[in-house]
Amino acid sequence: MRTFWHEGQLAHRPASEFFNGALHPAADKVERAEHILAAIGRTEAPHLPDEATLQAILEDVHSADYLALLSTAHAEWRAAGREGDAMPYAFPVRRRPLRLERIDARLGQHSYDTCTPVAEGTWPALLAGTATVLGALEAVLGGEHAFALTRPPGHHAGTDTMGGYSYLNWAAIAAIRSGRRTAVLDIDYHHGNGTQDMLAGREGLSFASIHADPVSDYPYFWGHADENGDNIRNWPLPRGTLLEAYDAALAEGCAWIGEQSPELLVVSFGADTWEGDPISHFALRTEDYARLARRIAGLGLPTLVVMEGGYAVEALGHNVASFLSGF
Ligand code: SP5
Ligand code: ZN
Repeated sequence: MRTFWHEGQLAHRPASEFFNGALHPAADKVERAEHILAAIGRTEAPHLPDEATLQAILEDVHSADYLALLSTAHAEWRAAGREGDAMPYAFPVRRRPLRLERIDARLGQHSYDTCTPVAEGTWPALLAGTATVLGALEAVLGGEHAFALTRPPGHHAGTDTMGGYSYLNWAAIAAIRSGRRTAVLDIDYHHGNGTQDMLAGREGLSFASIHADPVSDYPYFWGHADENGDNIRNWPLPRGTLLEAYDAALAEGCAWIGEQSPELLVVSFGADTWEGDPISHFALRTEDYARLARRIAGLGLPTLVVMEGGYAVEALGHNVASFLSGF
């Protein structure tokens, strides 16, 4: 397993998120990456192309106006006389193209929650994260397994929306750019709504997700048991799920992925399914991740693992190392 990481990703340092009627310290702390790095040891630094090159690659996957907003939102926020991170507060329920001026309005057009602030270093970190994914994808296209230590996470980001701590969708970028028949298996605690929306109906690409039932858990409006299209399958599971039931869903997910005859697998891996996660409610143990990974490796596909959630910072490195040991 080759592992990729660019230290520029540390520049993303959001201060807080807003939920339950109050501001809380941001769950996507920089320490998450530091603990993973300490546990997995040596990583490869990808080449960091210039901004224009990366932007052109990203425009094949995300919309140009969304990327433009991500790159300027924090400066615009400052120019409007604000302090801290840029954060929306009003959202269009009816979406239609409107040319809006005010930064709050434009943030709202491209967001769907109040947990995903654009901080000063967010855009440079996203460019570094893109390089990390592209480096790992190259290794996987060469037939190897690779881990892209992506942070911030990506699977809640849509073509032109940020949410759930996600801005750019790493799994979708890899799947679309691969040019191969590719399956995405999403095993973060939360449904991978952005990836699902971006891959739905796309020839040669498929998406399977195992996650907390959205009747009780974020992102609420996606990932329900009836959301199954030609290339989409969802396995919502109740709070409290233990290894046995989780592994049974994974066996079904892997069987379905096999039927899609992919040449390449992308795994959106979140360790927020761990028993001690502070914002989640499954009960997997550290050693369970190696077992789940062995089942996934049994598909026999070159596999790109991208990092999604996992917020129990002290345990996160061990959980990631356990998972990667199964490949
Ligand atoms: C990538 C990823 O895992 N994103 C998850 C975003 C979840 N945001 C939900 C915020 C609300 C959390 N409620 C926590 C209650 C703690 N007692
Ligand atoms: Zn998650």
